Amino acid sequence: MKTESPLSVIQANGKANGYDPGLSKEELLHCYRTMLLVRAFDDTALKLQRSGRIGFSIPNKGIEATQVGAASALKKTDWLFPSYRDFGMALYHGVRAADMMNNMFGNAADSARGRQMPVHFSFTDPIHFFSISSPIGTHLPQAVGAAHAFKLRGESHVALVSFGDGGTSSLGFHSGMNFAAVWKSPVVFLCQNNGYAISCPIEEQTASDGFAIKAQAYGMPGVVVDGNDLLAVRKATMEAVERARKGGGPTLIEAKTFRMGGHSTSDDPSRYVPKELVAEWEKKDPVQRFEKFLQAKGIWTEKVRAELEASCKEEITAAVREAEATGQPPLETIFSDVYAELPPHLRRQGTEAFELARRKGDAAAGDGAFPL
Ligand SMILES: Cc1ncc(C[n+]2csc(CCOP(=O)(O)OP(=O)(O)O)c2C)c(N)n1
Repeated sequence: MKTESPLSVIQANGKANGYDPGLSKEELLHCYRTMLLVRAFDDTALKLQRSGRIGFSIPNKGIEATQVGAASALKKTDWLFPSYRDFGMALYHGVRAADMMNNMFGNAADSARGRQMPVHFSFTDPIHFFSISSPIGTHLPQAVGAAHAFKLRGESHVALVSFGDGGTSSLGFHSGMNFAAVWKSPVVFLCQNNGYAISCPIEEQTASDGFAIKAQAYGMPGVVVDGNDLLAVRKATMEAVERARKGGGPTLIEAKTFRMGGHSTSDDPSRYVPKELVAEWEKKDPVQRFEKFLQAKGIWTEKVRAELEASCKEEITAAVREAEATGQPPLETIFSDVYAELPPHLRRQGTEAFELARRKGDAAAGDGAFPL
């Protein structure tokens, strides 16, 4: 069985194919600026990593429209179970770039107090942005569990879980999709098919005709959408969110997009991504696609882009200054937020470790190299 061609909204002339996203000029410009902010964050994070000031980052270039289009379909009371490559979802909902930068530096203001890897954000305000899981696919059952809880409690929240094409080969994908479909959990599964799982191309990830088709076996709707078309992603996600909120159960959305950079700052994609493929996707840039739409509506010019880019750069520079000026978490915070009451053996070990650190001082800082 063949998957239908991807849902697309923004046409080559910038017109929206009869779809009205229902967003004001300010809201449309917020979507646009968020994509530019993700790019500014990416550029700065790469420089910080290359100069040894942070250990690691994850590039988002090419998939900004999927992130922002999907995030724009959620209310602040909904819950996000993101992948590590979803900077735009947090920024869209008003998470401060500085709070994300605090995590990149693992400083004392980091919500995980420096105990997580960089890009492993977690926020409860202004939206529930669930702590990122490093093991691929483990957050799908977590999202389904949360959604099931919303249903049992009679709450109208929806959980959106975002994962890559590689995530569909995990056990969490199967157990999460199956449970959600059987129990009609209010959850939206967003598969970001960005071509590769590190160096593994989609042809080696699945023998199916894409990923959305897998929804049929579980008994839920599956939709394929052009992931570089912000409005198409918004439309598909809004429909899925509405169905979930009304008790209609889950949907699997496959957003077809392309990762225009390395898997992480430790990766060299030129060793496995053909140049021709990159050139092909460069022509489908999601930011330019949305600019065409804004231009057709009379709210975009080169000047608008230049001004917004400058303000994004300023925001990210300020975020770095704030994060770098914040000190490292003191060793004594190692057990904070972990236990309601610290077990006696850890209290004893902690006392010994803190005393040792007081006598011997801190270990020397690393050279910034990251082992992954
Ligand atoms: C269970 C597990 N296996 C392997 C890894 C190593 N790993 C980290 S990211 C990644 C690729 C995931 O690709 P995909 O799900 O397509 O997401 P993308 O990075 O493309 O956004 C792998 C294999 C891991 N983190 N967890």
